[in-house]
Amino acid sequence: MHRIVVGLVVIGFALGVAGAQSPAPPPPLTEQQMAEAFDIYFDLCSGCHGPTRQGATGPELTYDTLGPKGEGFIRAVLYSGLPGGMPGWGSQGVLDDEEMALMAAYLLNPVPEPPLLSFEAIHDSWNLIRPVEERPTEPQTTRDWRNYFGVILRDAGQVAIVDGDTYELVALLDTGYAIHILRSSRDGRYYQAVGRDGKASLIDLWTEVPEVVAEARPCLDARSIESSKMDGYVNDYIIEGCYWPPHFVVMDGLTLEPLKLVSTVTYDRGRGERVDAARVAAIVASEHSPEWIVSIKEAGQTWIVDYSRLEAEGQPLGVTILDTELFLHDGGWVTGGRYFIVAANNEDKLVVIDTHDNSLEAVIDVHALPHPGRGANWVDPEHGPVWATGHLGSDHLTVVGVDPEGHPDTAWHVVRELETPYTGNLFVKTHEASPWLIADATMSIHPQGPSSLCAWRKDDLENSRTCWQVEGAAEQSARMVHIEFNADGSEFWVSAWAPMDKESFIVVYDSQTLEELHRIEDEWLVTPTGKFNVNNTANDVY
Ligand code: DHE
Repeated sequence: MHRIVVGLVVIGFALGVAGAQSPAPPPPLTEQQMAEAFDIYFDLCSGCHGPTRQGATGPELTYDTLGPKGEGFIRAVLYSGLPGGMPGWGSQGVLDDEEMALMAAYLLNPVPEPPLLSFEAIHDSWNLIRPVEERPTEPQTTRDWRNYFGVILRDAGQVAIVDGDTYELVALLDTGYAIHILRSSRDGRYYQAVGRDGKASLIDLWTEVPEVVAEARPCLDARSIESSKMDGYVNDYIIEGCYWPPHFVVMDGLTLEPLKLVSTVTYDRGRGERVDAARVAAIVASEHSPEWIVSIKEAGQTWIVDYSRLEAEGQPLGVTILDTELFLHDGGWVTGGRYFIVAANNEDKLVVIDTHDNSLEAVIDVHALPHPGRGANWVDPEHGPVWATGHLGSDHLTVVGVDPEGHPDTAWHVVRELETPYTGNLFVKTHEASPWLIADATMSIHPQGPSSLCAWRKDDLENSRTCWQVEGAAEQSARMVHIEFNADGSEFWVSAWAPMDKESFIVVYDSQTLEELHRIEDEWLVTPTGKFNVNNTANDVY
């Protein structure tokens, strides 16, 4: 009954029924309640709605926007979620009734000022666990470390290193809170991990059992990390981009010693309003120049950061600023490493950056809320080299032409739209050794969406869609999320991401037949999300 009433309130709002009364004043909260709600907000909401609740992927959450709708409406949305990505925190059992009431009241109160972080405090957070001279000079393991998978165990704040040949757990390492992603150094030896709490961890894979060799906390809230990848600079530097405070920090690539802090407070595309909460989203490293391509989300800018002069006394980082599109989020390289495509997700656009001449190459209109992860590259039989993204807000995958020299007519145009059975896709992936393009539907609000996967044959995209329910996933309330191939592309792994009190697992599929080959199931496998194969992450295979 409760569910039905809540559902009706949500539908009522969607139809514009709610919100006719004049807004009630913000409900009073004690200091302790504000602090508790601040932590929940930071944990569950700020990623989409912004640290100052100004809105980004999700809408603005302030008294101005929510006051007219009232507490009942907010609680209903918190319970049921909304199509297009807002999770149902209540229906998923993440928030209980008391917490939803607290959050509804909190969101009607004035936005508290989030704390800042000085360079000194960042430097104080630095912890060098194993100095470089005490590290091995060659791999100490007989395992094929290039086929390791680093598996994010989100709510355990850990990374599991799993042997991709034997499926054995090689190491379980403590990292940042609500750990988000891993990236690999270009030589594959190190993983860089970033937690939502901003903690960076450097993981050495050459010791017999992989270990965390350095840590630092350059941000209070973060999603992205990357290393220097150009020849001559490999492992020299690591950059971490912050969601909060609005800055990025460059660290030493082998020790994580913080070296340079750069504020990202800027103006909306250089001419609009000043953006105080300009967050750093996707960062990629060029292999042909000493540069990182840094997405400044709320400013609608792409910063190309040249790290080659960092060692010179008094020399700043060189930053080229491109005005691009608002709400840059995630993206990946087009094979070849010249073009970087990033989703301007709340603008329903893809932005293409040419990293040879550091310019905005194209902006492509697509369906609602593109969410590529790093996207997927392959050669289409008709259109040549293409790259694909899924969408959080639309039941499509979009395929765009990416070959301006060989296929100028279709370059940076949508060449195919593939229908998916559900909205709420998060990741797509392929590998040149597999005939298939794979997609999840993690954020679908359809009862069967999150436990399903779909695949399309790349040589017959229009006629070959095959979708299946993953056995046992729905029973564990698990959402299938994030596809990753092994080093030779013969298998792909997908996480069944269940709540803490249920059983998560990873399914290993044959990349030719889509047949299930193996399940990784064990006590240590707590809330697995992203998986990063060393070879594929180091070499940008996707
Ligand atoms: Fe992510 C990538 C931000 C929620 C799993 N995520 C990214 C990137 C950004 C981002 C900016 C690109 C980093 C890069 O390339 O440098 N993610 C955000 C959010 O703001 C958001 C929407 C909400 C939040 O509060 O964090 C969010 N992300 C999630 C999840 O809920 C996921 C599914 C599980 C989790 O971590 O809680 C999740 N995000 C991932 C993964 C990648 C990622 C696995 C890397 C994909 C890849 O293949 O590279």
